[in-house]
Amino acid sequence: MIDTGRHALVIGYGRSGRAAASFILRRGGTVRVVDRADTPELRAELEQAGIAARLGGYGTKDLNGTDLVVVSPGVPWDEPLVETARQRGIEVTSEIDLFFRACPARIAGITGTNGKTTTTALTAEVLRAGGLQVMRGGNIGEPVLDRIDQLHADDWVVLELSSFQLESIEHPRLRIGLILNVTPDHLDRHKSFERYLELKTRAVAFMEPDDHAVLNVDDPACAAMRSETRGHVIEFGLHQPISSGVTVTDGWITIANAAHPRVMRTADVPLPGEHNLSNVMAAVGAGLAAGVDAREMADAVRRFKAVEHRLEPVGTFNGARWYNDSKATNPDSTYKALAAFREPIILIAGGRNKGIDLEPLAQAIARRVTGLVTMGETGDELARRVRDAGLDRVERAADLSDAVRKAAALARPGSVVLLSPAFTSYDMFSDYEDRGRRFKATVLAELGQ
Ligand code: UMA
Repeated sequence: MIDTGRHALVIGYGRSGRAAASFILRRGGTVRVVDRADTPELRAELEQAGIAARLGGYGTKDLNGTDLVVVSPGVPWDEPLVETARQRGIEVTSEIDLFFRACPARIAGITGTNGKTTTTALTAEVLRAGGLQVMRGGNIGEPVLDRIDQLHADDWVVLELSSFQLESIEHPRLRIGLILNVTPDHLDRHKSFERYLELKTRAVAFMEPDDHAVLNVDDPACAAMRSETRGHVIEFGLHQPISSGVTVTDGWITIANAAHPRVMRTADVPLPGEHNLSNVMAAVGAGLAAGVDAREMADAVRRFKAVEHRLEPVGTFNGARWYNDSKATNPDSTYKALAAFREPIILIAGGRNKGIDLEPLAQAIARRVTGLVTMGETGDELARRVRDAGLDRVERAADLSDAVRKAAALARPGSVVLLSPAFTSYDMFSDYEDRGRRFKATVLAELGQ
C-alpha cells in the first residue's frame, strides 16, 4: 500500500486530487501534480503546499521517477498517459481506490444515474438517527481519503459513488450497496450503455453473503442485478410487488413482511416527486440493513431538507415558485423534475451534450411544459426540436441573465420556473454547482426586491 518512499504522480488537482496528495504526503510518500489547467490560483495553492507540479498539460515524460499514478475522477481511466503508465508497470490508482484499500470502517455506497446525492445525504441521516457513527462523502463533493484517520472499525462511511469512481476501485466491496436506477449517461466517457451498466453493477458484485444489496425493482436494469450479487437483497419499489424490502401500502412506506411494517406516511416525506419517495425508500432499505429502528428512520426523513441544486427552492417571485435543479445533467433527471410538479412549468434547459439523442427530451418537454427557455451549446437544437414537437412558447437565451429574464416574462402567478438543464454545465460554467449558485444569485438579483 502507501508507505514511505512511494513517488506518486497525481493527475488533476481538484477536490479528489488534493485529498489524495495530502494522504500520500502524510504517509511519507512524495507527490508531483500534473493538471491540464494552469491558473494563478492553482499555482499559488500548489506552491503554498510545497508540491511540485506541471500545469497546463501533461505527457509521458511526467511518468519518469513515478511508481504510483493517482487519477482524478474527471480524468478518463483510459487516458493515454494512464495507459502508458500501465504499460510501464506503474501502479495506477485513485483517491477512492486508496480509500477502499485502507478504510477500517464499514462502507455503505450509493450509486445510480439519478438521486445519488439526495439518497446519500438521506442515508447518512437515517444511519445517524440509529445512533451510528457516520462519515459521509464521495461524489457528493466531500473527499474521504484525507479524513481516513478519523475512522474506527465500528463506524459507517456513507459514500456517493459515480461510475467514474466505481471504474477506478479495484475491489469495491460494500457492506450495504444501493443502486437507485440506471439509464443512459456519461456515454461520451464510457462509450456504451453496457459498459456504464457494468460499472454500476460493481457496487453489488463484490459483496459477501452478509452484505446487503438494496435494489430498485421498479427499474429493470437494477432488478436484474439480483443475480449479480452474493449479498442479501433488499428490494424497494412503488410499482412492483415486493417480497422482501420496502414498499408503499395505503399511503405508508412499509417494510414487507415485517411484524410492524409501517415506517411513515408518504405525505410526510418533505421532498417533492415520486423519484424522491423512491430515494427515501432506498435510504430506509439501507437503515433496515444497518439495523436502524423504523421510528428513528422516520424522524430522520421528516427532518431532512432538500440538497442544494436538487429541486432546491429558490423563492417565490410575482407568484411563481422558482427551483434550482442544476444537478439535472441528463434528460432522465429532468424528466423526474418535470414529473414532480402539477403546476404549469416554465423550464430553463440546455448545456453540453454527452452523446444523448435530443428527440425524446424535446418530445417530453413539449408535452409537459408551458414555456421553454434554452441556453448553452444545445440551446439552438433543443429550441428547434421542441418547437417542431408542437410547443410555441420557446425562447433562446444568450446567457444566464437573459434566461432568467425570459423565464420571468413567460411565468404567471401559480407557475413553477425550473432550471433543470438536462445537460452538463461545462459549456458555460465550471460545474453544475457553479451553474446552480449563479442561477440562484441571478434570480435574486433580477427578481428579489
Ligand atoms: N483535469 C485534468 N484532466 C482532465 C480532467 C480534469 O487535468 O482530463 C483537472 C482539472 O483541470 C481540475 C481537476 O482535474 O483541476 C478536477 O478533477 P475532477 O474533474 O476529477 O474533479 P474533482 O474536483 O476532483 O471532483 C471529483 C468529482 N468530479 C468528477 O467526477 C468530474 C466530483 O464529482 C466529486 O464530488 C469529487 O471528486 C470528490 O469525490 C462531481 C461530478 O460532477 C460532483 N461528478 C459526476 C456526476 O455526478 O455526474 C460524476
